[in-house]
Amino acid sequence: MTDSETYPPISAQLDDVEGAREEGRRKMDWAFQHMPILTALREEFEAEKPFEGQRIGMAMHVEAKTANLVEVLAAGGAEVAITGCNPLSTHDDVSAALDAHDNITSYAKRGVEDDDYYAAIEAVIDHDPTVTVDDGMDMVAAIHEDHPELIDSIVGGCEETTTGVHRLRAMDEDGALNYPVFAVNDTPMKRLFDNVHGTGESSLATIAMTTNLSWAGKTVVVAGYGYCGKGVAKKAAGQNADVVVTEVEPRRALEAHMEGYDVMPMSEAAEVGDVFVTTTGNRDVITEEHFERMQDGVLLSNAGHFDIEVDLDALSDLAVDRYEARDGVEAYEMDDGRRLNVIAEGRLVNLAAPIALGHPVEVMDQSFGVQAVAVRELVENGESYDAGVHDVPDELDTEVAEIKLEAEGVEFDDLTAEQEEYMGSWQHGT
Ligand code: RBV
Repeated sequence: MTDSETYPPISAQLDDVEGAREEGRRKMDWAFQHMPILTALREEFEAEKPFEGQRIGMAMHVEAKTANLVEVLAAGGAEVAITGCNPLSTHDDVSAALDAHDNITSYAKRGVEDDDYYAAIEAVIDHDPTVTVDDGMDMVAAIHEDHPELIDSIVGGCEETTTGVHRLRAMDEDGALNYPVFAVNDTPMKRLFDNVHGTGESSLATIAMTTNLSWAGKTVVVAGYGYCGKGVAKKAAGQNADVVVTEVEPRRALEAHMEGYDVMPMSEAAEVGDVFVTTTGNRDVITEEHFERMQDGVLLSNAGHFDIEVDLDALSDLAVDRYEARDGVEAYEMDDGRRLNVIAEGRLVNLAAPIALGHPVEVMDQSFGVQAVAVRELVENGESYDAGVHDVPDELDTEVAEIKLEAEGVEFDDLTAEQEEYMGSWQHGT
C-alpha cells in the first residue's frame, strides 16, 4: 500500500508502540474468543481469499471487536486502511496492534482534533479503496466531495449505523450517491440486536461505571423510541428505574405508552428526569428551555451517533462555572447553583466515555458478521448493484444467523414441502 504523506499511521504517533501492540492484541484475542461468526468467516476467507486484490478503506470505532473484523477481511486477502469514526472511541493500543499487520494500516488515534480526524480519513482515502466500510458515512462523503475520480474503481460500500444510512438515503434521493452501498444497519441480524441490546446494555453500563451511581429509584428520560431507544428504555426498566419516553412520531409514542412507559414532551420530562439519554439521531433534542427546568445533579448523555442532540453551546452559555466532576463527567454550574452533569462531552456515551468499551462482543460479532458477508457480496457481485442504497440480501443475513445458531448449539425446524406450498398459495381458504 502507498504510505500516506499527509498523516502518519498510529505506530509513528505513539511512544511505546511495542507495549501498546501487546495490550491491543490481548484485547482483540479476548473478544475473538467470543466471536463465533467472525471465527467461522475467517476460516472460509482464509481458504478462499475472496478479497485478493481489493483495498478496503474503513472509518469505524477502532477497538477490539472492530479490529477483529479488520483482520478477518485481511485474512481474506484484502489490504485494509482504517481510521476512527469518532474522535473519542479509538483504543490506541488496538489501533497499534492492527497497524503491526503487514496488510493493514491504522491511522486511528484517540482524542484527535477535527483537523487530524479528517486528515486521517484523507490518509485512508490515499490508499485508493475499492470498497468502503463506514460507520456514519464520513468516508463516503469525503470521497464524493473531494475524490470523485476514485468512484469508478469502487465496487461498493457498507454502512454500519442508522445515522449513516439516513444520510446515505438523503444523498441517494438527491441523486448524489454514485456507488452502491449496503445498509448493513437495516438487517435484522444487526438492528434487532446491536441497536436494541447493544445500545441499551453498553450505554447504561458506561453511565453507571462512569458515575458510580445506581439506576434503582431514578427517573430515566429516553429521548426517541426507535430501536436504540427501545433498548435503553427496556434495560433501564430492568434496572428498576422509572422510564419516561419522549417521541415525535405518534405510533412510536403510542408503542412506548402501551409498553408501560410515561410518555411526555421533553419540556415536562426535563423537570422530572434524573438521567437523560438521547437516541434520536436528530439535533437540538435537549436545549436551553430544558436546561432551565432541570433538577440539580442530573446526568446528561447521548447514545446517538453525533454529538448534536444535547445543545452544549447553549449549556455553556448558561453556565457560570464548568469543571471536571469525575473522569468523563463535566459539571456545568448554573447561576442558581444547580449542577448539570454532561457525560463524555455529549458524544455517544457507550464508546466515547474514558472507560467505554462499545457494545458487548456478542452483538458486534453479529453486526460485523453481516459486514463481512456484505463486503464479500460486493466483491463477488458488485456490478449487479446500481449506485444507491441497497438492502443486504436476506439470504446473507440468514447465513449469519445460521452460523451463530450452530455455534450456540441451537437447533431449529424446517418447513415441510406441504407447508412451503401452503405459504406460497393464495387458493387455500377455509
Ligand atoms: N458500535 N460499535 C461498537 N465497536 O464496540 N459498539 C457500537 C464497537 C457501532 C454500532 O453498530 C452502532 O451502529 C454504531 O457504533 C454507532 O456509531
